[in-house]
Amino acid sequence: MQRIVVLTGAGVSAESGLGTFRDKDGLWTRYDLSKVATPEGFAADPALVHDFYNARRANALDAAPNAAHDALARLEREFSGDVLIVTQNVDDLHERAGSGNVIHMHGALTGALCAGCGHRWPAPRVMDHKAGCPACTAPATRPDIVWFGEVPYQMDKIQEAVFAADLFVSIGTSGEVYPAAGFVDLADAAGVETLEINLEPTPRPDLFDRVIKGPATQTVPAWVAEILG
Ligand code: BV8
Repeated sequence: MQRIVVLTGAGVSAESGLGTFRDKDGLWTRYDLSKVATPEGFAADPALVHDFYNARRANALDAAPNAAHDALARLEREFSGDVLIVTQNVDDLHERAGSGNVIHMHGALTGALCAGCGHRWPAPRVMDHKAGCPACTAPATRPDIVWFGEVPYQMDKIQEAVFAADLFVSIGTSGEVYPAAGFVDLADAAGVETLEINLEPTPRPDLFDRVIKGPATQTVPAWVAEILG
C-alpha cells in the first residue's frame, strides 16, 4: 500500500474539547447555520458572524491536539508511502500535532480573507468586522472559511488523490455535508479500499469495506499501529 487519503471531521477534534456540529448539543443546535455559516448571513450581519468565529478561533487556539491527531502525524512520519489529510475542520490541531500534508477544504480559523479584493493574511485571534483589509483597506474582512453554498478549496487535488489512493479513511465525520460526504463514493467507484472510523457508524456503513467503532483517541492510534505493523 503506497497512498492513504484520510478525511477528517469534527469527531477527530471532539476529545480536544472542540464541539461537533450535529451531535447532542452540537454547534448547529445552538446557532442558526444560515445566519453564521453562509455568505448571506455574513452580508446581513458581519458582526454576528465575526463573533461566532472569534469564539471558535479562541476555543481552537486554546485547545490541544489529542491522541488521534498525534497518531495521524505519526502515520505521516513513519509510513513508507504518502499520507494526505483532507480535513473539513477549521481548527489547526492536525498541524499542531505535526501533520504537514493537510488540505483544509472548508478553510481555516487561522486565515483571514478580504471579501473585496481576495487578499489573504493570517487571522488575528479576534477579527473585527469594521477593520479594513490590509491590502485594499475595504471594510470587507471575513474569516477564510468555506460557508454553505460556497465552493470548497482544492477540490481537483482532493478528487485526484482519492482516485489514486490505495486506502481512503473517513474519521469522525457524519457524512452529511457534500461534497466531502461524496468522497467515499468516488473511492468506492474507483475500487479504492475504504475504512470508516467513528464513534457511531454513519448512515452509509454499506459503502465502507471496514468500520471501526469507538472514540478517535483510542481507535485511531490502534489503527495507525496496525498499519505501521
Ligand atoms: C457546495 C464551515 C457547491 C466552517 C462547513 C441545499 C442548498 C445549498 C447547498 C446544499 C443543499 N443541499 C446540499 C447542499 C450542499 C451543502 C451541504 O452539503 N449541505 C448539507 C447541510 C446538506 N454543501 C455546501 O454548501 C458546500 N459547498 O456544495 O458547493 C460545489 C460542490 C462541489 C464542487 C463544486 C461546487 C460547502 C460545505 C462547507 C460548509 N462549511 N463548515 C465551520 O463553521 O466549521 S461544513 C461543517 O460541517 C463543518 O466544516 C464540518 O466539518 C462539516 C461536516 O460536519 P462533521 O465534521 O461531519 O461534523 P458533525 O458534527 O456533522 O459529525 C461529527 C461526527 O463525529 C459524527 O459522526 C460523530 O459520530 C463523530 N464523533 C463524535 N465524537 C467522536 C466522533 N468520532 C470519533 N471519536 C469521537 N470522540
